[in-house]
Amino acid sequence: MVGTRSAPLAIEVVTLFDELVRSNLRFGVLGRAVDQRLLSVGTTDPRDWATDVHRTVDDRPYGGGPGMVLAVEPLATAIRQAKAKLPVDSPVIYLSAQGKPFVQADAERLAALPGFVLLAGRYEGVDERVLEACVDEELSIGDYVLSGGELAACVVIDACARLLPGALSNEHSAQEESFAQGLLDWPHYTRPDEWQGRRVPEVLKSGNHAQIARFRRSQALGRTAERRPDLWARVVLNDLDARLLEEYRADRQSGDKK
Ligand code: 9D3
Repeated sequence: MVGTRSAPLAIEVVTLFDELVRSNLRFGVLGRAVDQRLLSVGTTDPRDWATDVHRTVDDRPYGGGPGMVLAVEPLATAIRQAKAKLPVDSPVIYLSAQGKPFVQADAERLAALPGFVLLAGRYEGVDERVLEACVDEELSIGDYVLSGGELAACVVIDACARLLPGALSNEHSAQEESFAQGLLDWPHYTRPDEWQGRRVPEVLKSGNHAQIARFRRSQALGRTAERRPDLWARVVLNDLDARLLEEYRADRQSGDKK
């Protein structure tokens, strides 16, 4: 085993839609991580800290324009309450399209913390003074427009949870996952051997494990080069990799697919 931790990773999500976050925790790796007490996720709803009868959390933007803004109160109180449920010094992370891109290195960094708060925004955004006073870090999950931060919170929680020691089965260790190595995955096949005239690559049935490893590496390199120039720019090729990439390109040239 890679290591253990003495306490669950404790995450508190500040959200107006707690069920959106909670529902995700019931399934698969995440569900097991919660059951095994590797991970604990709580939610704090700013509405519960509103002081008016309508439980108002938003207001119109100064300067005009469409939509509403999450007001400083009760949001700031909700963030303080969320922090109070976590280990001391747990950082507050605001999920927004304006944040720094969330990448695997961030998942690794956050998964190693005792805990953190995820602030999921709604409406047009959050009053800037909350960000200044209460937020340590701002993260985006990619360049597309979401309706709020809850799905992004689920993405961050999922990416962190699978890194917790014991969350994955042994044969499926997070360490060997190809993203951790900066390469895309290779293609996978299972039975049947032939489907609609499409055959499983012969090498995968050869039992020659060295050849299989070379085929997979070749595929991972070739796909990364073709599909992800951003990742490819960081790949350092040794002599074998360079040859495997040439093999991939030669195979493609001879018209295998697409
Ligand atoms: C269309 C509305 N916008 C332009 C004026 C701004 C806007 C406000 C609120 C855009 C997105 C959102 C809600 N998005 C998130 O809360 C969010 C998000 C995202 O939209 N993309 C990538 N990562 C994230 S993390 C949180």
